[in-house]
Amino acid sequence: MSDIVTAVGTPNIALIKYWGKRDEKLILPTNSSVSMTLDEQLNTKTSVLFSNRLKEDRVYINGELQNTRGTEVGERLVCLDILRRIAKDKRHALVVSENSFPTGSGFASSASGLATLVYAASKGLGLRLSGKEMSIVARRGSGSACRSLMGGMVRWRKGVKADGSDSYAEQITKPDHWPELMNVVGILSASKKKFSSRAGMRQTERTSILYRSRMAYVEDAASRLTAALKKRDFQTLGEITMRDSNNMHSVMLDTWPPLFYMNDNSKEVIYKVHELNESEGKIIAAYTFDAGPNPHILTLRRNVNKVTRLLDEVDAVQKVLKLSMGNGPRILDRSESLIDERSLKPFKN
Ligand code: 2P0
Repeated sequence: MSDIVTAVGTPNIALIKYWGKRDEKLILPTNSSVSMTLDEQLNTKTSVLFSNRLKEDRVYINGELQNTRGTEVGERLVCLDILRRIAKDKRHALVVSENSFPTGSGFASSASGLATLVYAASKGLGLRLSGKEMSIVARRGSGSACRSLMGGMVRWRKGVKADGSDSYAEQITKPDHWPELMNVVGILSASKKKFSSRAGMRQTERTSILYRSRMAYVEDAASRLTAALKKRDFQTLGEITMRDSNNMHSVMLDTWPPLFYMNDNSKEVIYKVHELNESEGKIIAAYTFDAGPNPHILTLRRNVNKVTRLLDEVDAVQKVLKLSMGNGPRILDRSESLIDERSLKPFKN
C-alpha cells in the first residue's frame, strides 16, 4: 500500500512582525509575533513519500528538482530530520510541492511550504503530534511557518528557554471568532525579492540602530493586539497593525546597507488608506506589508468594496485578492497525490 500523504496549507500574514532571531540555528525570534492564517485561495499542496528506494531526500517545488546541498532549501529540510528522529524512521523522503502563487516574492511561500510539509510528513511517518509540537518542528524550517500550522489568529510566543521548547505557535482566536475580518491583497509585482528574509533580518540585527527601540515596544504591542482581537476591536487592531508594519519597514531602511521591500506603489497605497480612513472618520482599512511590495489591507467584510475600489485606482495593481480567515492545513484525498510512485517523480501535468 502506498504511504503517500498529501496535504494543503496556506500562508499567513503577520500583523505584528517577526524580524530578527535570538538563535539562528534553532530559529528563535527576538520578539513574539501575531498573524492571520489565510484561506486556500493562496495555497501550497504537498505530497510526501518516505521510501527505502530513495538514497537521499528529493524535493521538487513547482516541478523543479531543488539543489539541497549547501542551499537554503537544504537547510530547511532539517524539519524532516527532526520528524524522522521522533519517529525513529531512517527512510528518505520524496517531496513534491506546488504553490498556487509565486515563490520567494513576499507571499510567505516558506511559511506555507514548510507548514504543509511538516503536516504531511508527520502523518506520513505515522506520528500523532499536536499543533504545538508540529509548530516547533516547522519553526526550525522557517520561523513564520510555525504560525501556519493553525487556523484563525495565531501568536508565536518568542519564549525564553535556550532549547526553544517554549517558542511555539498558539491559536488566539478560532476562524469563526471574527469571520467578518478580511485581508484584501493588491498584487503589484510577482518578481523575486532581492534579499531573502533570512539574510535581510540577519543584516538588520547586526547593523540597525533603530532595532533596539523596536524591541522595546513590540512585545507590548503583541499583547495589546491579542486583546483587541479577542474583543473584535477593529480600531485598535488597525492602528497597531499599520504602525507595526511601518516600524518593521523603518528598521529595514535603517539596516546597513539599507533594505527596501516596499516601492513607490506601496507608498501610494499607504497614503490612500490614510485618506480613506480620514474621510470615514475612523479606521476602516489597515495596511500591512511583508518583505515585499504588495499591500495586504485588513478590513471588515462590509468595507471590502471600498478597499477594492481604492486598490483599483492604483495603476500598478495587477490583481486584487479578497482573502478571509483560513482553517490551517488539512490532509487531502489520495486521489490528489502529486507523486508518481512508480517513477518516484512528480506526475506530469
Ligand atoms: C513575518 N517575515 O512575521 C515576517 C514579516 C517577513 C516580514 O517571517 O529565516 O521566511 O526562515 O525564519 O520566516 C519572513 O521570514 O524567515 C517573515 P526564516 P521567514 O511574517
